[in-house]
Amino acid sequence: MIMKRVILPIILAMLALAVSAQLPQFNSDDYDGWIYNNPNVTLSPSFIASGRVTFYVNSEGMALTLTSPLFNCQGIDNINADVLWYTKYFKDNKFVLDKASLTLVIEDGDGYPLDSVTCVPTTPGVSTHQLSMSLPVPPGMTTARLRFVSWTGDVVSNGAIKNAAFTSSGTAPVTTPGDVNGNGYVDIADVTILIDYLLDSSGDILENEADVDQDSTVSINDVTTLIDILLGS
Ligand SMILES: [Ca+2]
Ligand SMILES: [Ca+2]
Repeated sequence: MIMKRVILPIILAMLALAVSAQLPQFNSDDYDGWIYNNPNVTLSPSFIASGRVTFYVNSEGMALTLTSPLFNCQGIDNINADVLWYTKYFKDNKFVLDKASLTLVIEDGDGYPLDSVTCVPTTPGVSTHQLSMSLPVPPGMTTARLRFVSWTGDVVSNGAIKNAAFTSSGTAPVTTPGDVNGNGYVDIADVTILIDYLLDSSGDILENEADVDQDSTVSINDVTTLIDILLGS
C-alpha cells in the first residue's frame, strides 16, 4: 500500500504530462457564446464577417466590445491572436493610425481585466490589417475570457473583426487524475469525496482530477475508474 502511494502518483503525473492544453479555436465562422455589448444589435457571424461589429467608446463613455466565452486556460502561458481587422473609414490618410488600434484584454470569470495588449495598424491608407497579439496568462489562472476593444477608436475609425484565430503556448497542466482532494496522492479518501460530491454536490473537488476517465464529465464512471486504479487493475 505504501509503495502504491509512492509509485502511483508518479505514474499518473507522467501520464498527465503527455496531455496538451487546448485553447478553444475561435474564428468568424463560430461566434457561439460571444457577447457583443452594442445595444439593439444581435450578434451573429454574418455581422462580424460583414464588418458591422464596431468598436469604440461612444459619447456616453460606453466601450463597445466583443467578449469570448469563458474557457479553460490551465497550463497555458501565452495566448496568441491573429486578427484580420477591418477599419471602416481608414482608406483616407487623414485618419490617425492610433485611432484604429485594437486591444485584446484577458479577464477573469467576473470580467475583471488582468492584462491587455494593444496593436496599432502600421499601414496608412488601407482598411484591412492583419494584427498579431500575444497575451500572458497570469500564473494560477484556471479560466479566462478574451475581450476585444478599441479604446482610442471613435466613430470615424471604428472597425470590425473579420476573423480571429487563436493559439496557445505553454506547459501541459500537471494534474494527477484521481487526486480529487488535491493533497498530492490518490487514496480511498478521494473515492469518498468523489462519491459525496456525486450524491449531493457537497465538498470541494478538483474537477480535472475528478474526471478520472477523462471524458470531460464527472460521473459515477469516474468512481469506478478510480477504484480500479487503487486496486491496481
Ligand atoms: Ca488525494
Ligand atoms: Ca469522467
